[in-house]
Amino acid sequence: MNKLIAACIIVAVPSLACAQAGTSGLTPEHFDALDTNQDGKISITEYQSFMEKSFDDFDQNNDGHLDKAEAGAIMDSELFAEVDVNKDGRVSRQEYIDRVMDDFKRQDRDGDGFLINR
Ligand SMILES: [Ca+2]
Ligand SMILES: [Ca+2]
Ligand SMILES: [Ca+2]
Repeated sequence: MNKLIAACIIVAVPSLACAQAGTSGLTPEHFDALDTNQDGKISITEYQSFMEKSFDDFDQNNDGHLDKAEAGAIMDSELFAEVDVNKDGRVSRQEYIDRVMDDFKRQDRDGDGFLINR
């Protein structure tokens, strides 16, 4: 299930797979998975640790990079090229985290470091 959640997040909804998502781009189900301390908010720390874990899930050969096959579940080639900032044909952990943290900041419209969705 982590893969679906990460997929929804990394493609920075709206997308078809995430059509149910609310204004923050997360379904209540996704929200619960991210809100690990259950305080009704997703902190930047909760988000980042979730995304670090999801990177490990996708990085099947554990080389610290996502190649196109590994990233295939969450990125089309256009998005892959966008996330692969240094254009080495792989998405490093840093590139991945940079991208998803950008997404977080975009969604955190008031800039308080939390997403609140309920
Ligand atoms: Ca929380
Ligand atoms: Ca890999
Ligand atoms: Ca790269």
